[in-house]
Amino acid sequence: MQLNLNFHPEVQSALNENRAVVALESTLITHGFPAPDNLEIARAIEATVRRQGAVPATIAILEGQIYVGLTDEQLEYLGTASHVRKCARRDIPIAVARKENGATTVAGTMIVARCAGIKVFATGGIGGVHRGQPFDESADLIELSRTPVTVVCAGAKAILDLPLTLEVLETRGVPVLGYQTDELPAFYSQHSGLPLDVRVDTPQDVARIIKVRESMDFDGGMLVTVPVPAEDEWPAEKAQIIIDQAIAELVSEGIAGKAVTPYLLERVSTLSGSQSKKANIALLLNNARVAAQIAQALVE
Ligand code: PSU
Ligand code: MN
Repeated sequence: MQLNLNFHPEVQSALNENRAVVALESTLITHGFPAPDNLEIARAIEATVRRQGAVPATIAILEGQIYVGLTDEQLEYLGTASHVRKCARRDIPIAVARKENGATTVAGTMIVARCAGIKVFATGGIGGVHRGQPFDESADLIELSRTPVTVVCAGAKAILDLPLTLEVLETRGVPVLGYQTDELPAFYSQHSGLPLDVRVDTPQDVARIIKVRESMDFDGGMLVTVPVPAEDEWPAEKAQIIIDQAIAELVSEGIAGKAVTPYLLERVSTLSGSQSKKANIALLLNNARVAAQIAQALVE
């Protein structure tokens, strides 16, 4: 793929000098959290990456230009813009051709990160297979099977069918590593009860696996799944009741396609008050920290 990229100078020099860089997505800024929380959260994620000595590269499309790393003014512009296209693979050329603003999902961010030469990417949760709708499979899963970027996340979002999501990742050849855990984290909560067969305990463990995959020229990415910190967890039993209610509302409203995930995230957050938000922010910052450590281990 040949993308015309606009690098933030700080990201450009870090890449030139082989220093640690972490890619960050922008859909969570435009479709994941309401304003003004979204901006505050985006800035906190970037600050967390910096505290670990790595450079954050938030990826987004502004008026048709693809950016790798945003200035604070650009972040603010995106966080307050009213029409932003949610961009997975199929959407990127459309947003560019029409000079639109576009927020990259996990899939879209992986594509740009790969072109930019960024190997590690931090997010909250990836998309997956939706509950009761096994044909609604996020483009994130397909991108993970073809684009070599390591995605650090807290598992797939709890609004999804986690067992089916794991099955699809297995079929598509995507390694799922548990970071200091033996089971798949369930986004808001630490436990899904679904065992993983690869556990890693340090950033160096992950870096070694990335390097071997590179040396073998494997296509496809990898998932590093990190449990939300215990003190900020929203226990699965409680989350489940609210998620079930949000899904019932989704079905009765007839919402479909790319609007499903933003709708469910918004409903869960409204119905649960501060609980889901607290867990969501905590896991985002924690993932940013771990991703920065992995990026650092890769360049050491
Ligand atoms: N996780 C969050 N908030 C989000 C998303 C994930 O906590 O906003 C976004 C990511 O960008 C992810 C996308 O790639 O939702 C998945 O959307 P879909 O299910 O339509 O593929
Ligand atoms: Mn979907």
